[in-house]
Amino acid sequence: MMSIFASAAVLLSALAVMTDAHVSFRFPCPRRGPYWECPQPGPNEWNLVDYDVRSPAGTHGTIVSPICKHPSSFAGTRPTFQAGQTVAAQMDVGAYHMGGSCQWALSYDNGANWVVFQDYFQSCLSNATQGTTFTLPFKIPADAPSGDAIVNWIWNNNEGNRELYSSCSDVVIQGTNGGSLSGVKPLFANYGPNSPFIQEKALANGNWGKAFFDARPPITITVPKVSKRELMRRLVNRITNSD
Ligand SMILES: [Cu+2]
Repeated sequence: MMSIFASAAVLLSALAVMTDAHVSFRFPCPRRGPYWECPQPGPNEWNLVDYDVRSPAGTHGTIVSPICKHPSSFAGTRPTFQAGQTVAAQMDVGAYHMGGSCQWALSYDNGANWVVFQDYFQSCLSNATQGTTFTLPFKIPADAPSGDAIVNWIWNNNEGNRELYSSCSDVVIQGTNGGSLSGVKPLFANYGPNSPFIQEKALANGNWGKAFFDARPPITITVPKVSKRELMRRLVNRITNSD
């Protein structure tokens, strides 16, 4: 059935191309983004669609929105990734700001705690083309525990306004049932006046903020083991909630 939602979604995706802005995930889907292939808003949620999903979460002057920008996704099926899998993530690139430094972090507690699982310093997105999607892969750690999780793509740009980007995608990880994941906490630089300041690379004699990244404190998160009964309940939920 070609629903009113499907036709509206086509319109939304056209609008997304017209709004000017920066970078976000397109695959996996960013929370509340306007993309036709992503979870769509419910009947009373159209005011929650983020047509500006690619804009930064903040600048060095101002915190514009919380990390992840939105507290949840619209209801829908989360993509499932295996521990150890390389995901060919697609970024929606409006302005690439001569690249910058990317961090990818995982949270299993809706963003209370983050573990960085991948870095790409200095040249992240530097060969992207504006106005296109750009493949920027990330690899789920081989020892990632199973569970509902958020992948957070965090980016400090090299050129232009001093910005912090945070694009979050709700996913399911299939790995070990119960376990821990160790790494460092993410750096949220250029995110409000109290955050570390990374200067434009060209103006800072190549100083891209290495000392701040090197100083990220270690963190270990633990995800509890889930009983067979609970695993079965989640499976049934997933099947009955999908169309
Ligand atoms: Cu920008």
